[in-house]
Amino acid sequence: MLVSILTFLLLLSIPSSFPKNFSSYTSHLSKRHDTKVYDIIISKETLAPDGFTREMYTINGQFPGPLIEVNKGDTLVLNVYNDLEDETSIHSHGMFQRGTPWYDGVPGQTQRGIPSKKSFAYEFKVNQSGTYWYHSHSNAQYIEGIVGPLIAYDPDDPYLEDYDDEIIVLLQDWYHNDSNPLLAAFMNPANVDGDEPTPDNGLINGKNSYNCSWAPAGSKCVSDAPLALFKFVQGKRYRIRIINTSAFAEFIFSIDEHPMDVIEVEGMITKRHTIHRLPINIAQRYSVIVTANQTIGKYWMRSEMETACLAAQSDHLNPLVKAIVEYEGYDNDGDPKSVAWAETPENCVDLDSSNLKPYNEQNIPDVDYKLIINVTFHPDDNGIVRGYINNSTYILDAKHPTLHKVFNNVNEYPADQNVYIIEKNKVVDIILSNNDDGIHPFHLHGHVFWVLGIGQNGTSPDYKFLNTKDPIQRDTVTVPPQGWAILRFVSDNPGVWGFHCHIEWHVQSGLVMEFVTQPDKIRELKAPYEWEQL
Ligand SMILES: *[C@@H]1O[C@H](CO)[C@@H](O)[C@H](O)[C@H]1NC(C)=O
Ligand SMILES: *[C@@H]1O[C@H](CO)[C@@H](O)[C@H](O)[C@H]1NC(C)=O
Ligand SMILES: *[C@@H]1O[C@H](CO)[C@@H](O)[C@H](O)[C@H]1NC(C)=O
Ligand SMILES: *[C@@H]1O[C@H](CO)[C@@H](O)[C@H](O)[C@H]1NC(C)=O
Ligand SMILES: *[C@@H]1O[C@H](CO)[C@@H](O)[C@H](O)[C@H]1NC(C)=O
Ligand SMILES: *[C@@H]1O[C@H](CO)[C@@H](O)[C@H](O)[C@H]1NC(C)=O
Ligand SMILES: *[C@@H]1O[C@H](CO)[C@@H](O)[C@H](O)[C@H]1NC(C)=O
Ligand SMILES: *[C@@H]1O[C@H](CO)[C@@H](O)[C@H](O)[C@H]1NC(C)=O
Ligand SMILES: *[C@@H]1O[C@H](CO)[C@@H](O)[C@H](O)[C@H]1NC(C)=O
Ligand SMILES: *[C@@H]1O[C@H](CO)[C@@H](O)[C@H](O)[C@H]1NC(C)=O
Ligand SMILES: [Cu+2]
Repeated sequence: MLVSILTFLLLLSIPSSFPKNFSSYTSHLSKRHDTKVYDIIISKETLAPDGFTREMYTINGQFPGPLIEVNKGDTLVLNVYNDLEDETSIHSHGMFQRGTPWYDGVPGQTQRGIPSKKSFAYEFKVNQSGTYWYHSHSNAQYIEGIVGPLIAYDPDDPYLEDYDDEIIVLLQDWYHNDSNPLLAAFMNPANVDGDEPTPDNGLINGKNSYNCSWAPAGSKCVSDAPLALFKFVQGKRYRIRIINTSAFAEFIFSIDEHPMDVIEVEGMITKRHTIHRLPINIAQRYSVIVTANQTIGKYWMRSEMETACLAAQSDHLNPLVKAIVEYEGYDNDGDPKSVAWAETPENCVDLDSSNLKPYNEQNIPDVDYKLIINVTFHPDDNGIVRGYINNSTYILDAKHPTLHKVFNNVNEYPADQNVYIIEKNKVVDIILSNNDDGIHPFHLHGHVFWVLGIGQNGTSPDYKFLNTKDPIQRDTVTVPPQGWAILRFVSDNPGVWGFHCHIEWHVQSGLVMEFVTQPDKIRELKAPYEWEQL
């Protein structure tokens, strides 16, 4: 797919027609199989999401990036133009890329980066539905704004009749510094404990306020920046799609006085499960149904950053990120007076998956082989604390992506690429032991996995206690501090698939491995010319 520069010139010269926010929108559900084309122009702009003015990355001049909508069965085309000085890339998080592994968007693994002032089109079939997101997979760029929601609708979704409207809530942490100096300070021998940079703030749909007396002297900052606003119509039922695009912080999401029913976990439809507070880790997504059945008024939406899981505490961080839910017909300028739910969930863990049941019956295949992975952190020879998989830290080789090597008939890979080859279509259990005292939300590209078991510190994996009957399937799971997880997946998707901790700082410090799945089948695929040209 060639991208005409004319499209970009047109897009740059007329105001963008993308909605400026997606606090409420109308979904375009259809059974037709179309090709949906989106232009994604990545550039630097000066914005103040929380009142603190900084130069940051934007997509089509906006932040968060535009909403991408497809129907199950559609072909999605993302025409990316890189207006930055650095290379970039776009990864569609959770998309399987079956038959198009070269469009997974991971420099060093599936492609060369998109050079400055150049364009590249990702084109793939979406044969799945649910709540997803897209982000840059280059350096720590997504921390600075290259993120947006990606929703795939299913005309056969069993819950379609159970809600009247949809709302997207994008949660993230926010730094006031550029990502490169933060990264340099993190990956430095002086950082003896390997402490991750503490965020300055959190955002809901790109908004929050900030106490500017905490900002460094000379910065441009206004303290009362507006919060995100969500409009409820009394009596309506909303499907709220919650996406956590954080780099580091974990949040607990809730709406005062409104219970929520979980119905989707990362593309898997679940039986209804009523909760008051939802812990949601980096890169995870849920759909909940909320009924606007309270008195017409204003209510707080809360996204509480779990500071207990942050490495360093900060006096200059307000961990309670808020937005406002306002019923239509309410006429009062004041802040909401609503009260938070009383119970406090356990810190730094996923929503208890034993309470989540798949909507459709599962047929879990038996395991063919078990892969043991040991996660540790320790200083390297230069005293820089890095993350290790089986005592091997991943080193990015941006110029020689693994997928190129597969096409060039390479069968052995440098040790620091952490490549694991799966020759055949097999049922694989990843037995992951976390020897670190922090949480690690692990994400597998190109697949979902069944979460057969999660164990806390002090327990060890035991097949006797795994759930092989009705576990949920997802693509990102939180592994507890010094705990473990057993994840089962079917290696039926030929390609190069990253498996990594989604804490962006840990990606940079090497907590990454790659599966090369069915290399013989990969070589039977025909990679596009434009990809080879990158
Ligand atoms: C976002 O959408 C909501 C609901 O349609 C609207 O009230 C609000 O003004 C919008 N905000 C911006 C900045 O466009
Ligand atoms: C689409 O996904 C369904 C399962 O959801 C699978 O049965 C079918 O084979 C897939 N089709 C293609 C073309 O991959
Ligand atoms: C972040 O920015 C502040 C204010 O400009 C500066 O004092 C601090 O050194 C920066 N931190 C890093 C890690 O660059
Ligand atoms: C902002 O921070 C200053 C200094 O820590 C504090 O005195 C003040 O109360 C804070 N303002 C608000 C509204 O929290
Ligand atoms: C999003 O994930 C980050 C990182 O794990 C976490 O700190 C934050 O609390 C999560 N957000 C919510 C709303 O759960
Ligand atoms: C509102 O709906 C929820 C179910 O979503 C229900 O549990 C609750 O009792 C209802 N509240 C009122 C005031 O009707
Ligand atoms: C990690 O080491 C274990 C043995 O301790 C081995 O069984 C496993 O295959 C290794 N994992 C990888 C990804 O190489
Ligand atoms: C993982 O590595 C650590 C450090 O080398 C070691 O103490 C621990 O026993 C290993 N765990 C497993 C399950 O191999
Ligand atoms: C890990 O690797 C280092 C050298 O790279 C070696 O010194 C150390 O013994 C290894 N540790 C284990 C547990 O294998
Ligand atoms: C795990 O348990 C051991 C033994 O009880 C304890 O020393 C250690 O601090 C615990 N680690 C974490 C991260 O809680
Ligand atoms: Cu991690």
